[in-house]
Amino acid sequence: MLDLHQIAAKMDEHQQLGKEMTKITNDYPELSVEEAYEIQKLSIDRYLDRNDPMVGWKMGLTSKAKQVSMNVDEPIYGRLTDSMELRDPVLHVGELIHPKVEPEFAFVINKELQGADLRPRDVWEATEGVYLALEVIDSRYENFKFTLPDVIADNASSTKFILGTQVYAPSQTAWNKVKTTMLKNGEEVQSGYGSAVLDHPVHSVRELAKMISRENLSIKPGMIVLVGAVTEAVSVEAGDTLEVIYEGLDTLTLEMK
Ligand code: 0L1
Ligand code: MG
Repeated sequence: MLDLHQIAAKMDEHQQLGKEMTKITNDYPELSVEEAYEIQKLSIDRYLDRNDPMVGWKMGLTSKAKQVSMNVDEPIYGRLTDSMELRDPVLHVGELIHPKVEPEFAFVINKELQGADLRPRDVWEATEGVYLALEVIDSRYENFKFTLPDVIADNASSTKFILGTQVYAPSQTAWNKVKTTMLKNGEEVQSGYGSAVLDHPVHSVRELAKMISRENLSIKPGMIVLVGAVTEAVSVEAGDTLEVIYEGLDTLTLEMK
C-alpha cells in the first residue's frame, strides 16, 4: 500500500546521505503528480524538524526543450532549505551522487505573492533584487533517469545552490536578454539566454505562485526563487572548475573538491 510518509522518509534519507535509489514508480507506477508533491512536502518537513528552515523555492523544467523531453507542458517546483545554500563557491562532490551544475537567476521577494493571475508588474513590485546564481542538481535516482512524479517527489533534484555576491535592481537589465556562457576547466560547454526560462524569468515567478496556489501556498517575503536553468546542466567531478559568464554583469565560479 502507498504510504506517503514512509516514501518521504526514504527520500529524505537518500538526499541526506547522497545515496542512489530506484525510482518510486518502479514500485508504485500509478503515483500521481499530486501524491508526488505531497511526498516532496513531507520530506522537506523532515528538514524543517532538523532546524533547517525553508529559504525559498526553485522552478525546474522551465525550458521548452526540457518540457518536450519529459512530455510535460508545465514546469515543476521544489523547495530550498538553508542547508542547501553554499556559503562559499566550493562543492564537495564526494557527498553527492552525480551532480550537475546549471546557471540561473534568483529573485528575492519582499512582499507576499499569491494567486493564479499575477501580472509581471506584480512580481517586479515584490522583487527586492535579482542575483546571478548557480544550482547544483543531483537526482537521487539511478542514471539520473525518472518520470515526472519521481522527480517531483525528489524535490526537483535539488541539492545545492549559491547566489552571486552582487545584488541587482530588477530594472537593471532585461533578464531575458542576458547571455550566459558556461566554461568547464576553461572550455566553453554551454551558452544560452535568459529567455530560455519561460521566455522571461519573471514568468517563472508568476508560474510558481500559480502552481503553489493550488495548495493554498504563497511566496512569502524573504523567500528566494531560483527561476530555472538558462542552459543545459553540466556534469562535474572533483578537480573541475566551472565559470559562468553573465554578459555585461559578472562571472560566477564554482570549484569542485
Ligand atoms: O532545476 C532543474 O531544472 C531540474 C529539474 C528536474 C529535472 C532534472 O533533474 O533534470
Ligand atoms: Mg534548476
